[in-house]
Amino acid sequence: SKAPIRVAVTGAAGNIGYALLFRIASGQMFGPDQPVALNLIEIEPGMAALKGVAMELDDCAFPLLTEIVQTSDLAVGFKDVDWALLVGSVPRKQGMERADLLGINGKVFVGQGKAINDNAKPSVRVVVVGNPCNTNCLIAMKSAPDIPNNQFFAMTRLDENRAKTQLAQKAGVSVKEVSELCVWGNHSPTMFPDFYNAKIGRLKATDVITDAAWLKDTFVPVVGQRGKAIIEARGASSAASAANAVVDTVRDLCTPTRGDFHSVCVISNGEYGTPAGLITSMPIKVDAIGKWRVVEGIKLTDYAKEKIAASNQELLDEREMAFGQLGL
Ligand code: NAX
Repeated sequence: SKAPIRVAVTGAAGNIGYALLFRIASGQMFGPDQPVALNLIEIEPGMAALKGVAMELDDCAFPLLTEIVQTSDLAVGFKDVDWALLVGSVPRKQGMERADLLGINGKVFVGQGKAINDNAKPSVRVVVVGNPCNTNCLIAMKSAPDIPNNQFFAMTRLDENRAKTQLAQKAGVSVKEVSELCVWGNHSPTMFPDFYNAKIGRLKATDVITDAAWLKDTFVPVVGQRGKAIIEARGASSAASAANAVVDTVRDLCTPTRGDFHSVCVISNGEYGTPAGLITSMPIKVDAIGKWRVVEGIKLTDYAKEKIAASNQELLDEREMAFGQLGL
């Protein structure tokens, strides 16, 4: 039988954790014949709730779940893990400046990066969900010098999935008809969901949806502001859809790409004019031996270039604010 894949999840007792853990343990992330072990990490105030989540995992009697570790000790939590899903982070509170948030979370991700560096498998792959996820990921990457930079990711798959559904609904087709939708830049309202290169069936999305004003002035902001709209409607932030996007992200990083590519924030080597060294969202493909690369040959319109540059500028500003405070 296969050895289990060991997965650490931080913020495991939070909303996204509650929607995510059961899907990992049921086999939806790594497949129906792959055992998994879960290392659940929380801060001290979350440990009681975490115990309840672990009890519920037990009560599912998942055949693939071999072990549950519950801890607030990062050295224990990241010990020998194959994947580190960094979901927990400190939410922005009233009166808190963006720079404060970057500094507070920056410290957390320095600590987690170091603990991953010193305890995880050298082949560990890290996916950051907790916001500001691109900059948190960059900080963790810098704090884990022994782990190759191309093993660090931050999540924009939820934005891609949101964008695909918006286009499908406007065109009146099934969402599975929409492909090649790249999300570029920062996981923030400035990100650019690239409708110019998207396809609906075999056609260019812009040949199916010919209302250019809708694409620029409705589609782009609706995707960018979707998280806020969910909070307004539900009274709580996106959790099940975010967890679903984590499952999609990890599964597709493990699977050679056939057909459609997907968006994830990765280390830039300057592709498409993005500033090298940033963690920024780009379309990637995974090859037969499981290595990813940025999709080549995408043509960007001037409007797209402008939007992407603005989002990457926001990332440069975040980096400056955070690195200054952290002394990185
Ligand atoms: P919750 O507040 O429900 O849960 C967060 C959990 O993390 C809490 O249980 C808390 O105790 C724990 N935690 C806090 N600091 C920690 C630390 N240093 N180590 C370990 N655990 C820690 O938030 P939830 O709704 O689950 O969202 C989690 C994060 O995902 C937030 O930062 C949120 O902004 C971010 N999101 C990112 C998305 C993306 O697409 N990248 C979309 C969804 C979501 O908004």
